[in-house]
Amino acid sequence: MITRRTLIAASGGLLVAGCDKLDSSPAFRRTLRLGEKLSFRAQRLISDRAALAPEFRPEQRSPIFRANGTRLPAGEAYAAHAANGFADWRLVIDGLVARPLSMSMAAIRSMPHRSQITRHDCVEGWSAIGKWTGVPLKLLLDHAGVRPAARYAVFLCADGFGATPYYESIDLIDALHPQTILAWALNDALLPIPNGAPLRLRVERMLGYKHAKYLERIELVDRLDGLAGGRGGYWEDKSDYEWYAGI
Ligand SMILES: Nc1nc2c(c(=O)[nH]1)N[C@H]1C(S)=C(S)[C@@H](COP(=O)(O)O)O[C@H]1N2
Ligand SMILES: [Mo]
Repeated sequence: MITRRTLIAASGGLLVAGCDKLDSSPAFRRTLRLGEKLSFRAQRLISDRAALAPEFRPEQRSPIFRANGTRLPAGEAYAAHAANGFADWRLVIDGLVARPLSMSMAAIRSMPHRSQITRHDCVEGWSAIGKWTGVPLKLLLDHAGVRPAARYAVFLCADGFGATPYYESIDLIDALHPQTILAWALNDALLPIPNGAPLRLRVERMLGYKHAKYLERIELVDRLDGLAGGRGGYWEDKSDYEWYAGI
């Protein structure tokens, strides 16, 4: 991590401008240029958080978009939802919001949506390109009114392994990113069950495990250490996967 202290050290601790003698010394000018480069890199480290993930052409899509992790949530409740086309499925948004929401899939699908053809990268060593369509998370969060104390969005899923529910979390920079959507379609068809029906997160600057499927609830919180294992996600708790999984 490049801090302000590193930058000052790189420019020799000399942040005073306008000294002719120093200014004309080649060594000093080199040091200054180094400082410039470093501050550019430091800036990139911050502004990169807003950069867009690459998007692809339709013909670049993978012939099959494979499924990973849960392919069918266990239990009668999910089976009943699937049997009636998720007509009674609700997405709840609560926690540190001004107006908690509970929305049907019909309401979510009638909101403005975005489509993006992106590459999914799983840490298990496979990638796939697919077209995702869904509502920008920012629109929903604006509806709910994020309270100033909120720092993270937590995604709670209908599946789990044994007794441990799958969950994930991202900070508000990623939550409000223009390519962060709640997808209800894959490759122009309603989201298949193996890929997270009826609703899953797409957070395109992040590795696969952050893309929570089978979304039931999004909770806005100010800290993550009180939830489940305290590391902000199912795999983070279980296998030490990094919480910030930016790519
Ligand atoms: N609820 C839930 N979300 C999940 C998982 C899961 O098992 N349960 N697996 C994760 C992993 S590791 C990956 S790579 C992607 C896989 O998405 P896909 O099934 O559409 O390929 O979903 C992620 N989101
Ligand atoms: Mo994954």
